[in-house]
Amino acid sequence: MTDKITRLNTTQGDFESALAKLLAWDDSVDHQVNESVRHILHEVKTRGDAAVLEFTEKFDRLKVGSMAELEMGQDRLQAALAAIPQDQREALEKAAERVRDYHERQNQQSWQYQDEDGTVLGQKVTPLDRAGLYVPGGKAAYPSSVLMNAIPAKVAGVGELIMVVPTPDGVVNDMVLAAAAIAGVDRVFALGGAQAVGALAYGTETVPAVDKIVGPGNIFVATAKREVFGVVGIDMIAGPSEILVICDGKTDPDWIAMDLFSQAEHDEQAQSILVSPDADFLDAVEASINKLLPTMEREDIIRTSMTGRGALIHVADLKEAAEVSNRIAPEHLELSVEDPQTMLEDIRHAGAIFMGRYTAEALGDYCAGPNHVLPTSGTARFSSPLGVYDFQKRSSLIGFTPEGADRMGRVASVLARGEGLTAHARSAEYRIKD
Ligand code: HSO
Ligand code: ZN
Repeated sequence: MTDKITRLNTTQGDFESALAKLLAWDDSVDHQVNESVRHILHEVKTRGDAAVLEFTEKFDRLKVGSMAELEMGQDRLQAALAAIPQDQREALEKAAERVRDYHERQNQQSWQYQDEDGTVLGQKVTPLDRAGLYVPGGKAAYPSSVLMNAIPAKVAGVGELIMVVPTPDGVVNDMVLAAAAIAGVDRVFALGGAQAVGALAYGTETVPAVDKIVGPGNIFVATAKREVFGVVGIDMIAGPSEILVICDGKTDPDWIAMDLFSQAEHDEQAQSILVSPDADFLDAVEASINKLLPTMEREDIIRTSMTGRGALIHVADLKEAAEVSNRIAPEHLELSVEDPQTMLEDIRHAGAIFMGRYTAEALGDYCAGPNHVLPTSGTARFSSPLGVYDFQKRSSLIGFTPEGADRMGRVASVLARGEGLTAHARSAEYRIKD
């Protein structure tokens, strides 16, 4: 490796600023991108299908006579499922089963209770009527992400799940369509970019408007999602992948190097960090990195990511390792230590926590069961993995008895008059017994 991977030590005087510099990444959106996304959204909103067809021809070089031709029906999805190799089909089915089992445990229940006046209070859980799933085309088309986004929506009971996936030059990824078939996606359109987000948000003659749009995408898609937020719900806007490994120094250094690579290979901006109290172990992992890197298919991406945003951090002990990790709040955290359960007590912020030497983060990306759509860029401080609850909403329930209306009416009346809102006060007072 020509450029060396960054080494930090919590004892160095400038550790704080060095860490801040390491974590910073440029997420600013170019003015040009904003402008062009706004234009596309406006056109789709006002001209519907006609605009979507024009942008699809322009950006995906795909010319069709009508929107109906861009819909891939259930037969097309089943054909994709039949076309992929048997081992891929089985692996997708196994992964889907485990993801479904895990997410079924997240299903929220409606509840009600009565207070001392017999007044009913509660919460009613309702799935979204319609959700839209964006799936990127090209190199970032991950069938695993189709499962991770679609299955929680179906488990939540979403009425209709509509997927969009660009097919530049008409090229379709059968494994993505097969995953859609397995996950039970209802309708699929060969659409991408800001125009697909606009179609889902506003609806067109052919594409129904959805209530929430989820799924990853490039800068145009992310900007479009931010722009339509409010008209529809959106999931989080994901930053580059991250992994932080805490290791006590007793795991095979090759395993750790490869775990770091597994996220580094996603993109040049991905961040892989190793934290250990054992300085010799950091040297050993660095040697493994240098040894293994030339053997990697995605060597260039991994090298750029590891040398640009990767780091090996030396800490005093595992307590301090947990503190550093909490400050970073990584998307993925591996606890490659003897007793991960004890260490877990010190961990406060992480999207997903992988416990023990045998738990490679990669298994979580595919088939462990939990979701792989996770908070990035430190947002694990306040947000959670994508789940069933992202496709459900809650309504409050309130049902007063005459006794309750009397007792609480008096309280409401005083507060309403205090606020100068006499219609509120009188509305409550009408129901008070005299
Ligand atoms: N690690 C990614 C998800 C993924 N990995 C998809 C492989 N395929 C999320 O950070
Ligand atoms: Zn991954």
